[in-house]
Amino acid sequence: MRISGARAIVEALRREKVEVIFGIPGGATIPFYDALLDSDIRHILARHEQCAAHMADGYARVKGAPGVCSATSGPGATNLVTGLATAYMDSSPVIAITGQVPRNMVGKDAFQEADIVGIVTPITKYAFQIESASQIPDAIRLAFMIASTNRKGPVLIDIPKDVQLEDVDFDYSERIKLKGYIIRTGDPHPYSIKRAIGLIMSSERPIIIAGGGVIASNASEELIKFAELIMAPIVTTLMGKGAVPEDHPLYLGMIGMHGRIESNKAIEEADLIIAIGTRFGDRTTGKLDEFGKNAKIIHIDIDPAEIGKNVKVDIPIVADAKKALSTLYSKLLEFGFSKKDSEWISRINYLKESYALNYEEKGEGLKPSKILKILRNILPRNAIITTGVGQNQMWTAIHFKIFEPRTFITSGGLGAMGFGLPAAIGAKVAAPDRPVYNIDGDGSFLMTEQDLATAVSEKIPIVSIILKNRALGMVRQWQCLFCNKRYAYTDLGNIPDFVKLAEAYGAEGIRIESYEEFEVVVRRSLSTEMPLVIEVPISPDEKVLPMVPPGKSLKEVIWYG
Ligand SMILES: Cc1ncc(C[n+]2csc(CCOP(=O)(O)OP(=O)(O)O)c2C)c(N)n1
Repeated sequence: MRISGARAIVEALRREKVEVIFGIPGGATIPFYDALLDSDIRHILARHEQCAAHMADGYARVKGAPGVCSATSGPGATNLVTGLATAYMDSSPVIAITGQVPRNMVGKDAFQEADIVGIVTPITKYAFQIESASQIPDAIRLAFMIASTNRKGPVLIDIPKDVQLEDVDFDYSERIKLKGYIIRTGDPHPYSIKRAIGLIMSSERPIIIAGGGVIASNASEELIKFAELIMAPIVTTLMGKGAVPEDHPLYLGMIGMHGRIESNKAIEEADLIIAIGTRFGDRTTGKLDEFGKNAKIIHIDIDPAEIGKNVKVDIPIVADAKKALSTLYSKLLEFGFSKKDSEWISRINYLKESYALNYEEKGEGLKPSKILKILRNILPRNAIITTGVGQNQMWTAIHFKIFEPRTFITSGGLGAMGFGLPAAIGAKVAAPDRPVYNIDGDGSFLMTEQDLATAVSEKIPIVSIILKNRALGMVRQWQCLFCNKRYAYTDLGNIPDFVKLAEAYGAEGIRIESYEEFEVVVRRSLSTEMPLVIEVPISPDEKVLPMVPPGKSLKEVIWYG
């Protein structure tokens, strides 16, 4: 079949089962958009390309399949950068298709020219420019293969405008290879498994750290079976939240800077840490020299580059989390290993009870922790939560229990303010039948608030709950704790009336003043058919606690009183 390059892109996307593209057209993508008009692929017109990338990311994380975004050359493409960096840091499969100036103008400072491949190379798994239309089918197949195999991540394909206009014999061949790119089977090496089994069987106080990799490889069931067999408590990283239902008896809580005290304590006391699908980010480990220093460490990760990068490990297992866990499980059964109860679990239960979240919910004003607990009580278990970045994100991580994988969507590695609203839009498109709530800060919301227009136009009924403290709260918290209350430029001053703002976009806006009002509004919001913004006033002095100060060990925690 002989078709234009633009049609070839669309045809290839259809073959990859793409249902939706988030983007903004421009001069350099006009042929592609023209071809898109004749297809059954839905296009969602974003109002900012950063949002288009976050939408594709939110979609991908919920769906477990690549999300696609598109931008024109130059400023359109550069606006994708934050979104792609976010997807890269959190290993999310996002495909970006950018237009480029015609080939004969590349390198000539043409209008809207930017070397987007050069710009995004460090923040994508792969980025490349197509040089002729004949390359299009293979390039698209390659992009999907790279984004969604091994450790997942974003891929950018840059397509000059004249390439989109050139004709190509469309052949969507099955055989596609990239020199040097090997798709791992994900099977663990038998020798590492043997060594790990030895350690597990001799350990008295094992603990499991579940990272985002557990969710990415859909390994939750295997994780729970394994943990129950060896009677190991499970803690998660921020990205691992949702890997196990947070009401499972072996679940202890998140670890790290804003981790629960009992979880961080358990890491200190463990004699064996089994870390799965985590890169041991600094927000997770605290001071590296002190992290897990009383324990042997087994690290399971699909990406060999992660092993030993931040934390020295005793037994590396380069493998897919699902495969490694089921192999460990069946080997342990072969050896007839099982644990019924242990002193360690009694100790864990004691820690759990002693540090049961005893948060200060007294005093003036609405408390974020209580707001989040009310919300949790009302929402169904499969509701999807997205967040902004800052205190709102950490309060949600601490107080809002997650019960299912792929229902907690947050910018973990990059920590990009403005993520919540567009990610919620992408999430709702991926799961239209489930409630999607964006828990946001006023500062974060104001970074991408314009995409409420997208939600309204596309009739995507997401709910944004804005914890309005009129401040860049998390930075203000650091200034309070570590800069002697010298609040340098964290007071937001003039912020809009969020109710009116929502209404200006054609959405609904509600301000609540009490817990009772909040409850009523949230119950009603479950059946909302239009985007809704709920403004919740809180004090700028509210803190996210516990907190391990940056650079300190997990022991050196700040707590109330
Ligand atoms: C794009 C971006 N710019 C700056 C920061 C640094 N930063 C981290 S948290 C934060 C404050 C966030 O304020 P807000 O969204 O109002 O949330 P709050 O902490 O008040 O809940 C800032 C400025 C960031 N993470 N991302």
